[in-house]
Amino acid sequence: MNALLPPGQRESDTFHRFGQPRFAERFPSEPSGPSLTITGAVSRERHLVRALDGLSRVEQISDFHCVTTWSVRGLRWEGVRFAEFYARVVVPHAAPSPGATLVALYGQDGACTGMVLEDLLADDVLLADRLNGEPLSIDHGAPLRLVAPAHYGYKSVKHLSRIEFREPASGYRVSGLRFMDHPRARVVLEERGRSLPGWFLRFVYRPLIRTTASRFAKAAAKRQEGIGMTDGSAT
Ligand SMILES: Nc1nc2c(c(=O)[nH]1)N[C@H]1C(S)=C(S)[C@@H](COP(=O)(O)O)O[C@H]1N2
Ligand SMILES: [Mo]
Repeated sequence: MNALLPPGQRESDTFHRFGQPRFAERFPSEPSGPSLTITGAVSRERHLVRALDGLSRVEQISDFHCVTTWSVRGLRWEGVRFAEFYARVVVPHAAPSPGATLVALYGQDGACTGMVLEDLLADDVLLADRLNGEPLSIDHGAPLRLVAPAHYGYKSVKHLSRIEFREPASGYRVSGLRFMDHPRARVVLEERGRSLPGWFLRFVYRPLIRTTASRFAKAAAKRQEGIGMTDGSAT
């Protein structure tokens, strides 16, 4: 863990359920099956039902940095390194084309972004299914999420359902406005968004934290209530 936070970040005691406002009321349709689909520039598309089965598991403590400037320290994630999944599952079973160095990531709630393959293969990037000693909650991305601590939170796609390999020239779809998604979003370089400087976006985003966190928390509480009323059968 770093003693200092990256530029422009402030420590938060709460790990907010968070994202672009339109995802606040969306939840995964399959919250308990860690299944993944591999598509795009591959020789064989694959649908894996228990995507992490048989792979070496790791535990990692890392800080988490949202682009809107809040950071939480010391989260203990468990799962499988993306690099392990890539080498042991993607390459042998889906055979991506050598030029497919861009990866689009899709969540069950409709969120999507992309990462450079090289960034995904870093040692600290995980496909995580547990957090702080417990199975990942719906709030934090069940059944499976990406965790890429060196990149802003929006790259750590929750409820991950599809991984699509692409040629870099083809680009990728983003959930929100394009300027809000930096292709790499490295926290140390303050790559908060495209075109606008990172330090400037600090001041644009900071005022939105409170209302966004509260909208996400309210939606989660309402979902809980709904489950209570229908005896667990609600989605
Ligand atoms: N599927 C999905 N993934 C997502 C989001 C989202 O709304 N939906 N929000 C992103 C943003 S902006 C952040 S900061 C983190 C928040 O993770 P948390 O809700 O577990 O705290 O998830 C990221 N991944
Ligand atoms: Mo975020």
